[in-house]
Amino acid sequence: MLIRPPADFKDCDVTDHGLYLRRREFILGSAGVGAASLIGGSAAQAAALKYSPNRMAIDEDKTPLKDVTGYNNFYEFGTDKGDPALYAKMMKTRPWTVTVAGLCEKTGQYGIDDLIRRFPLEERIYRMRCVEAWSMVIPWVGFPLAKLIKALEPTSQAKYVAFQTLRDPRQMPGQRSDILDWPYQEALRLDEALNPLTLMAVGLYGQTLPNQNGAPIRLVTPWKYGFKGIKSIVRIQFTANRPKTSWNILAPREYGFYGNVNPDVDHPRWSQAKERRIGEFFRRKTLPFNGYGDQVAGLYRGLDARTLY
Ligand SMILES: Nc1nc2c(c(=O)[nH]1)N[C@H]1C(S)=C(S)[C@@H](COP(=O)(O)O)O[C@H]1N2
Ligand SMILES: [Mo]
Repeated sequence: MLIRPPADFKDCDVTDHGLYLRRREFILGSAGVGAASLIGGSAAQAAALKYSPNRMAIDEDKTPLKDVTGYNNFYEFGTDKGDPALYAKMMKTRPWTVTVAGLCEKTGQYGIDDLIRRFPLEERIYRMRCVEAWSMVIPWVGFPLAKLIKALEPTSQAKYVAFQTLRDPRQMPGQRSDILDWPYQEALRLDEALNPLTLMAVGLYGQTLPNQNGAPIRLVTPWKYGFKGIKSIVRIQFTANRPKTSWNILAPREYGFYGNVNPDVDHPRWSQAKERRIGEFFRRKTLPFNGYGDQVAGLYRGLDARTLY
């Protein structure tokens, strides 16, 4: 697949967590089981995937592929939106092992292709809302995380599931700088992880996932800010206590554990009321839970909105 250079979004309204980070650096001085046809290597070799037509479609235009693959956050490859498209090619995605640990019966090491083959792939067209106030609509291909979790048989003590991204500064030049506490880590409450919306994505636009979007496997939680959607996962661990998460460690007042999209709770440095849909000129209103409240609001009854963020 051809990866074009990033589009130039001259948009002063879009805030950027990178700006703050760069300032900080400066201050510090420094379709059926077995249907998937997946090949390793770079995004340039992306292969067509087979998946079922069962869609959770939304009635909004999909963001063009060139933007989905050219305007990214993947700080392991740099903090500019175009960096992942340029540098994520350096990441080798085969062989790839996912380690499953903690409070479950089926701990162990799983080869990525064996793992993916166990679950039928579906297309899910979801909104994605970054905490930086831009958004996209992305046609993911993947399988519900709930199916994987059930197969791993968590014990009754398991209350959370934690994920880690690959840590390898030779392949991920961004990890040579300490902007985040590597490896990137994220986590969900077990009931959030089991929600039918929660997806493990292995592709988009019908092709294997490009490296810059988190190949070979990444999390997608469309009612949460994009930072919860951890890319290039190598470890899944079931825990009893709430795991630490990367953005929350860095700036707990700015990035809550839940990270649920909420137009009424501003980020301390910008409003979350509106968003720029990439490719559109006028900003649109941000929806509570990114428009997925019907499916997920019940998970948070009794928690106050501030803790939700
Ligand atoms: N490992 C890792 N995962 C990550 C990030 C990252 O920097 N590293 N960025 C997050 C953020 S802030 C967003 S908005 C989404 C962006 O996903 P996309 O580039 O596929 O649109 O990935 C998330 N997952
Ligand atoms: Mo983000």
